[in-house]
Amino acid sequence: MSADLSTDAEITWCPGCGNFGILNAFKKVVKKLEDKGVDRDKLVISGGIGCHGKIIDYVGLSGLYSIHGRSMATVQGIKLGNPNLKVLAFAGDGDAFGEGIAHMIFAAKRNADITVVVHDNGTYALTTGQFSPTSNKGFKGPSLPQGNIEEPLNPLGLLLEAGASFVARGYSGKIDHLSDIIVQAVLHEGFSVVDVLQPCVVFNNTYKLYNEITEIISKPAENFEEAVMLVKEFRDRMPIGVFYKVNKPVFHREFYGDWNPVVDKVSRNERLKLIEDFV
Ligand SMILES: Cc1ncc(C[n+]2csc(CCOP(=O)(O)OP(=O)(O)O)c2C)c(N)n1
Ligand code: SF4
Repeated sequence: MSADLSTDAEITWCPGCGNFGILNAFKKVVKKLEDKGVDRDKLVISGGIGCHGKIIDYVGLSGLYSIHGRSMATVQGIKLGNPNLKVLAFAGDGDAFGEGIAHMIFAAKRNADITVVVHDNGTYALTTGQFSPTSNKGFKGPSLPQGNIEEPLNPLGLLLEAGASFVARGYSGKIDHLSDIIVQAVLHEGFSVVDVLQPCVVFNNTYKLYNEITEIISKPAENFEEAVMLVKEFRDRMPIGVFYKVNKPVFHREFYGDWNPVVDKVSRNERLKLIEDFV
């Protein structure tokens, strides 16, 4: 792994794409985590399919591509295989809130100790601009030349209701702020989601809008009800920051108890004995 986390892969994102902001923020995240004692070899990442997923190739960390909407499931499996790791799933809004929405909801419900970073550009960009669950009403693209007739989903409201224990929103144009949020998300034990407002300069160029309406909040909501109100506020201003953070029982601890599959490895003979006893 190179010290600056760069790789040999050629970056093929369009110049100006908001994905660059997320990539730069994430490289800062890894360094900040190292300063806090989390080694980079303890971080494992996975991405979905779409423009966003290429981040896996551009960061020199252990990781793999998942299929559509499945990066959240992949990292849950990795976490159960080795609970000593910190795992992050990168997903597009099509991935996370369309194709993989069930994985999001149930990961939040069981409070799986994973971090999901959603590159939310309000479109299926790689497949040339179809509308996605977070496309605004009126959004036009090649598949919807007359404009989207549906209201957008409010994904953070949905995930709060599902049981998410850490809910945040960032903006790829505010890199330092975004990296601070992702660091907090990774350090949080339990399901954490960071919905990142990410302009797509080709199919949904939202830089002007987000530069005008995003507003950093100073602290999380005092309670669940206030958090629900905060994440729904997006008419005149779009709050960004950590909205909600609460400690709750975490899936792998509830499931394994004191047992750790890495430390307390079962030998082959012990496994055979267990099967024999069972049969
Ligand atoms: C099984 C399957 N379904 C659908 C597609 C087409 N496809 C490729 S990427 C993508 C979604 C991309 O949208 P998003 O997750 O928002 O990512 P973005 O490209 O915007 O980063 C889709 C539907 C595919 N290649 N294979
Ligand atoms: S199509 Fe949009 S999301 Fe994809 S690389 Fe280009 S600007 Fe970025």
